[in-house]
This record gives sequence, C-alpha cells and structure tokens, in this order.
Amino acid sequence: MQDARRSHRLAGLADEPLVNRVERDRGAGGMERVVLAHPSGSRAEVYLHGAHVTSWRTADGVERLFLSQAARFDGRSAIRGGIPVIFPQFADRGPLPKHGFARVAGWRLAGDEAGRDDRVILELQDSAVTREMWPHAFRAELAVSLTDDSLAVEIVVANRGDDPFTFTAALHSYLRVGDVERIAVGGLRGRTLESRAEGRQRDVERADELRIRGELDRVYFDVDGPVVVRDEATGAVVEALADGFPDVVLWNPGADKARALADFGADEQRVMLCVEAAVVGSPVSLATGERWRGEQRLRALR
Ligand code: TA6
Repeated sequence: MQDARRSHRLAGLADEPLVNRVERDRGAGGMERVVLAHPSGSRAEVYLHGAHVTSWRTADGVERLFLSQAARFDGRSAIRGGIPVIFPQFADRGPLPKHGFARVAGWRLAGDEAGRDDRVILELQDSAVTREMWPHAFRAELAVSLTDDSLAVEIVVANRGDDPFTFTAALHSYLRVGDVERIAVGGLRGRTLESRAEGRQRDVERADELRIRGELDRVYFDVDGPVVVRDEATGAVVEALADGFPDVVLWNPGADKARALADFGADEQRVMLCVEAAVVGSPVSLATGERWRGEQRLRALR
C-alpha cells in the first residue's frame, strides 16, 4: 500500500498536517456517528451507541470490517458487525447480560487529554443504570485512530470508586472475508484454547494455519504475537495485534447458528470471522484509582 505521507506530498499537500479529520454526523437509523478520515483516503465510522466502529476502509478503498445487512440501528440493540465493545463481562461468564453493557450504552464524545487531535475519543461512566447491574464507579475511554493501512482501537478503564472491581472485556472485531472456507488464520500454534462449540473443551492449537469449516467459537489464551488472516479468495491479508489484551477469541457462528440470529443476513457467516482481542482467562482487577489499558491494532498487509 502506498505510503500516506508520500501520496500526500504527491497531491501537493505537503504542508498540511498528516492527521485524521473528524466529523460528526448521523448514520443509520439517524443515530449519532463520528467519521474519521485520513489524508491517505482511509476512513472509519464510529457510532456513539456502544462506541461501536462499524466501518474501516483502508486507503485502497477496501472495506475491512463485516457489518450485517440485518444489523439493528435502533439505539437499544447491539450492532451486529464492526467492533462491539465488550465490558465489563465477556459472553456469559458472569451474572450480567451477555457481553456486559458497554455495547448497548450511550457513550459521549470526549476531549483528548493528551492533546492529540488525530483520534476520536468516546467515554462512558457509571450511571444509575450501570450501577444497578454492576455496582462500581468506573470511567471507560475508547480511542480510535487510523493510518493509511491500520485501525487502532484502545480502551482504558479506570476505577473511580472506593472499592476494587474485577472485569473481563473484549474488542469483538468482525473481519470481512471473501469466503470463510478459503481463509487461513496463522499465529495461534502452540496456544492453549478452549472451544465453546465443543463443550468448553481445552486443547492446544497444532495448526500453523487454521482452516474454518462450520461453527468456531474459541478462546486462545496468552497469545503474544499477531494473528494473521490470509484470504485466498480476495488476496487480502490482515493482521490483528493486541497490547494489554492477553487472549484472542475466534468466532464464526456456522450456518445453523447464523440462521437463528435475527440480526444476521442469510449466509453472511460465509463472509466474516471475528478476531477478538480479549481479556478472559485472568480477569482484570483494579483497586481504587487504578487504570487498565488494552488495544487492538488491525493492519491490512495486502
Ligand atoms: O465472542 C464469541 C461469542 O461470545 C460467541 O459465543 C457468540 O455468541 C458471539 O460472541 C456473539 O454474541 P452475541 O451476543 O453478539 O450474539
């Protein structure tokens, strides 16, 4: 992919700062949205509902995230596709509603305390509604930034209460692929995994490159390098690199479970794979005043 600074210079814009442009508008369902545009032509869309990234196009114009045609934009439901923010509970591993409440909460736009103007920052604080489910005072901040070929999503959680709390979390990224049966997923060999589709059985990944046939729902623990998705149908290669999130979740519902999801289009399981940056195996504990940070960086290598 062309270097953004070079193409910028070629366009005669060398004196303009190489930063993202951030614009507020309304997207599907009239819902509030922020559009982040990079001088290279790359672009991302982020809804305030759930702090949900729904689109990421690289500078070559290719959409890299899957968003279901049946996704609901009603301000109440979680949006199917893009990058749902999972906090403070991953899946049904606890008493809260599945995947916690952050993905269905109304976040607000925040200023960047670090003074950077090249990223979008959204924040969520505890409210009467969240405290009823989870009795803790917290502040979560989600920052989204772009380069020509990458999208970075960072979440910071702070304990602003008087008691410690514990949580699990994930950035539940849905990658768009040409054909899920023609992708190879590398970077997980040797990692311990827990497969939900096989009754939470534990195993060790033996494949250099994993192939997907039907339902897949796995947590891989303590992954320390990038997960690389090589798409033979389109030629695209995308890597997902995490920092602060030790675990990786791979999910595809397979045909039967996909049919049972009301907000999933017919056969759409064929064109997606979730590659999630997660903290599941060892929940995060924060004492009063402490902060935790996790980031997922998606990069299109081709
Ligand atoms: O991250 C994988 C997972 O927990 C799967 O078990 C699957 O249910 C998926 O998330 C989607 O959950 P959702 O509540 O969005 O339908």
